[in-house]
Amino acid sequence: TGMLFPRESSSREVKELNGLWDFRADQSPNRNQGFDRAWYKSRLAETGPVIDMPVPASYNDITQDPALRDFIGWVWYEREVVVPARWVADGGTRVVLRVGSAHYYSVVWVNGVKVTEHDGGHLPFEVEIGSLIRKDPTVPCRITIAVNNTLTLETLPPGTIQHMDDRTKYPEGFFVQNFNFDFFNYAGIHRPVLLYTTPKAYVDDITVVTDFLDNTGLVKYNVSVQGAANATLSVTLIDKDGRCVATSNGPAGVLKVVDVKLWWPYLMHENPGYLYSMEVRLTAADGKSTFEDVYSLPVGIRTVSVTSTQFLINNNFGYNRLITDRKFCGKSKGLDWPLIVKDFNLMKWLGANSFRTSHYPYAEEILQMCDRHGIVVIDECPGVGIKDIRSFGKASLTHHLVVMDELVRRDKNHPSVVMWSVANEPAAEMPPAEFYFKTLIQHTKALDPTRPVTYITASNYARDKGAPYVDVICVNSYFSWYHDPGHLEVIPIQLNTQFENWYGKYQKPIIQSEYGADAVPGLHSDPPVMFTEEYQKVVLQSYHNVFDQKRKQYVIGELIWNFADFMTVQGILRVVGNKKGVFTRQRQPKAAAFILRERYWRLANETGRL
Ligand code: E9O
Repeated sequence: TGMLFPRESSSREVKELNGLWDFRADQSPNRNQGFDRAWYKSRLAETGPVIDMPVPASYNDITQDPALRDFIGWVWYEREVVVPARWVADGGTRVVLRVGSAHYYSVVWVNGVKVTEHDGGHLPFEVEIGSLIRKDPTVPCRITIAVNNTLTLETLPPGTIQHMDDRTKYPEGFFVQNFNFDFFNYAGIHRPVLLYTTPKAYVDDITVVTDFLDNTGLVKYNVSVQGAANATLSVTLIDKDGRCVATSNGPAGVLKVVDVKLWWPYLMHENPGYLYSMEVRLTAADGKSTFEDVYSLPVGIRTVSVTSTQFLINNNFGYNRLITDRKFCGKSKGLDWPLIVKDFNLMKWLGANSFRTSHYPYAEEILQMCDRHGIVVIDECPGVGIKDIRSFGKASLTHHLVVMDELVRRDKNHPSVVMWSVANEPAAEMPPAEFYFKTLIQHTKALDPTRPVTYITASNYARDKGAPYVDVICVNSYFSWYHDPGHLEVIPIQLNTQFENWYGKYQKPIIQSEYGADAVPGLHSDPPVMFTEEYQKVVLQSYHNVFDQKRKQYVIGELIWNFADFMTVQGILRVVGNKKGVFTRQRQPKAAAFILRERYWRLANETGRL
């Protein structure tokens, strides 16, 4: 089945359940009281104390309680909803409950009846609940969601729980969650929860693949239908001015667009992010009644391809030097419109036109913004911190394949998404990594033959076992930071060697997918020392000098680490989080931001291709 973004139309309604929910963390010794005592059977307020919790949001930073900030285990959310009478009046409507994402493992009940569970913290899940609502339409419908943020060797990202049993050192029941990634494990219901309706017979999924020939755009589409054996489908492509530019009938076909307006990245064309609207109209009859369903999908017409030295969009290789990177960790991971719009404005101010969704899928709402603004996206799954050899086992791989299924299913129609990343900095030198990445990358290519696939490596070029299978080499490196700290003078030679080694071995285009240095805003020193704004500036400039030589050959992108400062676990390497942002967590520029702004706009304004 499909996972179309819920949109209103003449046949569909959407009701957001965002706002305040009742909330309780299960602090009982075995963290399982909620299940033992069936908290889902009655109102949460009847089984114990509740607090207000906003949805969407991470719960960690909402209260002043460090135990909730650092909580590991089940938390319980609940709210009631009154459903419009027309939804339950006739039997012709489906009512679907959809959770944009909840971190990490979720179980959902409606009026005390378990309706679904979901494994994975970053992708949407949904379930039809119409029959449960109809049982008693006079009482509000009660939705309970239990969410568990525990990470294990089989989750993505992986982690381990470590119990500390030495009672001379630790209190009873003390344990910690270990993991190998560099961001705070924010948890909770991170994205919108909503109800939406469709008719009984409905458009379940749409897949579009776009191409062009001279002036003619081609939109190959496939529509799958549920709830009707003999549905009729009509498909219309509408341009930005509301003109119908192509039509077709049936579940599969090709729409031909004369004088096509292609989808282009920001700063690569004067009209970036051009979107058509593909309107799919379904009609079906079941003897008694007829059903009509309408769904409109934004479509950008563009191609993506890779050669041994280039990454091409619409057969053009102008874009990919204007790349930045980001992590959506403002206050927390909850979808936050003011922050999203601010960040897009900052990216445009910099002259950046690309990012990687490090290190987990971002909200669909963000990808829709990218579609409209022409921001190019490397879409990364939550495969970060795969360092333990046991995380290369069968159970982990099986789950990783399912996550790629869910990611491609959700994001396949976004023109902004130009490449899949299946992991970040795995221990790719370990023997099982070869089979693991071969399988994972082949699986992803089978799901989507139209986009290149990569993973981000920090491993040595000679020992990396997965690199033979990627289309683009993405390398992270931190010369003069994690290696040779304080020695800025090593950057030119080490970065050159890095590129020459990787290209020499693989003859594939290379993206510098991370580089940078921590800078505590306001710390200054000349000559530069680590953690000052000056040091961060010089690191970037030294890298850029090498990029400027290599981008004439095969280096196709530069992604600064990082867009903005972000929170991490507490530790001796982090001063209230990772400070490699060129913006602070409050989105104010450090000195390095001005270096990038000058560079990106200069590159954008170069009329030639190099
Ligand atoms: C992943 C990213 O999430 N790459 C890390 C970034 C960082 O700032 C992190 O925030 O730490 C860098 C990985 C560095 C690997 C080299 C470690 C060498 C230790 C001596």
